[in-house]
Amino acid sequence: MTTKKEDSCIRNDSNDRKSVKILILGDFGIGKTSIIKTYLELDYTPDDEENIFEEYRARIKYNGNEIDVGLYDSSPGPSAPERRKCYPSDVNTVLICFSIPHHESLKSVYNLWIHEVRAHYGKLMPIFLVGLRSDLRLFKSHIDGSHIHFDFRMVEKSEAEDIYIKYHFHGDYMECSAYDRSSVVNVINEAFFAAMRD
Ligand SMILES: Nc1nc2c(ncn2[C@@H]2O[C@H](COP(=O)(O)OP(=O)(O)OP(=O)(O)O)[C@@H](O)[C@H]2O)c(=O)[nH]1
Ligand SMILES: [Mg+2]
Repeated sequence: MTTKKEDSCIRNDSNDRKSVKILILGDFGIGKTSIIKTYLELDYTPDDEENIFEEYRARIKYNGNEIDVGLYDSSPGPSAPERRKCYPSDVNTVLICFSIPHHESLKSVYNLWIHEVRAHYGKLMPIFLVGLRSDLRLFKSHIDGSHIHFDFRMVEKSEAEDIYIKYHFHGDYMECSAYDRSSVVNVINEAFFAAMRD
């Protein structure tokens, strides 16, 4: 797999499905960049750039062809109007993410992100709901066993699935962890397959 980071708001007019673009959105600091870097096997370093959208490149073999895959990382940006001006136009699939230990980030999914994405890309765009930091579910049960207490409650799978059903997300509700790498490849692959089918 080759990787390359591109500037924000790059356009790609290819419509022949030799390339696809996947956009990853959600609140600040929930782990969006981490899943991209885990997928691309890049070392994690905190974001040092101001761009709202940045593109990373990968290649995936599909039915004997090499497909270029653009992974658009995002940051909520300084304001919603600024962000809305800059949405990439060539997106095939969107992953709306939240952090499993942060209920507020799930609220943003249904109060903000799903509406903004549908307003921008229309109702035919495949949009997945993805819970990030799933490793903390295990961490929680571990620390319960050793009497260390958390003062927060995880978003339960059933709560996320209710949102997924209510807002008509695409495919299945998915969870992954950049920390223990579980399901990251599966999440990106599901987005890729949806992009190839749309
Ligand atoms: N436990 C755990 N921590 C994670 C995981 N993914 C990211 N983090 C931590 O969450 C913090 C933020 O991760 P980022 O990937 O930079 O989050 P982001 O959504 O890209 O942040 P912004 O670009 O600022 O919006 C970092 O300190 C990571 O170490 C994960 O899967 N599990
Ligand atoms: Mg980031």
